Amino acid sequence: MILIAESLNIMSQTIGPALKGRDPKPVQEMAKKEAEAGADYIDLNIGPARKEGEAFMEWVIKTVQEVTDKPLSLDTTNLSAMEAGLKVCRNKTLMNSISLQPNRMEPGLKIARQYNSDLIGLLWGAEGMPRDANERALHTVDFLLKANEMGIPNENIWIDPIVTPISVEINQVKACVEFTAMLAEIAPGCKSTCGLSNVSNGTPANLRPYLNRTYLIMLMRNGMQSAIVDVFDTELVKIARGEKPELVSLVHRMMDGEQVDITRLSPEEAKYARTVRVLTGASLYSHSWLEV
Ligand code: THG
Repeated sequence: MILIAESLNIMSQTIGPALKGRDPKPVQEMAKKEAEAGADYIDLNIGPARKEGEAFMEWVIKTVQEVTDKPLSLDTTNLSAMEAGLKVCRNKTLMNSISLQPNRMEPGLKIARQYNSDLIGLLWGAEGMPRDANERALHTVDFLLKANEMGIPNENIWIDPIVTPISVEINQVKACVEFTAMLAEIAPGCKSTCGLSNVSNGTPANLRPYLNRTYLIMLMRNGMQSAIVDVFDTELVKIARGEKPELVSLVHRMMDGEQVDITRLSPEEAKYARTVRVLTGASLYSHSWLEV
């Protein structure tokens, strides 16, 4: 599992002000900590960056490259900031991301080819969010047709099915898992990735890790190859590295329909079992799902 560290993010309460204020020290400290925690890639999320996006992206990249050689994921919807970033990256790059929106897909793909960059194909279509697994599959086929036609091979493309918060829509949470299982057949050679922490957005902060970790196990089982994650969650990193086989087995058995007696599990395992139940839709999500 390829882990992309999510914390260098303009929206963040902690690091956002340093990014906006072009304060290099905290940004470099964060990048170093992410690398030490096990990040394979570092995501640099500068948001839409409407004002001076090019200079901003260049600054963030140069600042981070002074302290780490990890490959970078350039996270912005501003294509000229993206291009400016690709010019100054030393290592291989990941464009995060190119959606299927008309007027955005082609220019994005053109830049990806020009700079020979890997790219995330975000399954956001002309009508916005895909409604189910099948619509995700259709978007994937459309995206790959266009990319291949422009000379970009599947091997450079990481498909992102778009993870949505469980507090918003359980059917979308399920559709993502379902679609992930279909991907190898539809898109041979492609990689896959997702914004894992999206699933727990809007849920109590101390409980978010259970949703993130359990969902990661479910997605990995269906073939998810990478994820944008909180690498400071050490349990999550262990799961990604295959160091939690018993927990993984519990989640798999529940995914296969085994009726697990939660009262016979350890308190920690019971939390994961309850979380599987809400992520599969077997029980309804509420902010107190771990207690019911
Ligand atoms: N797909 C792709 N890229 C993405 C996403 C995706 N990039 C952005 C996002 N989604 C993934 N990154 C994050 C980063 C932070 C959080 C969630 C997803 C997050 N942060 C905490 C919060 O907002 O409460 C803490 C922030 C803070 O430090 O204050 O949840 O889906 N391709």
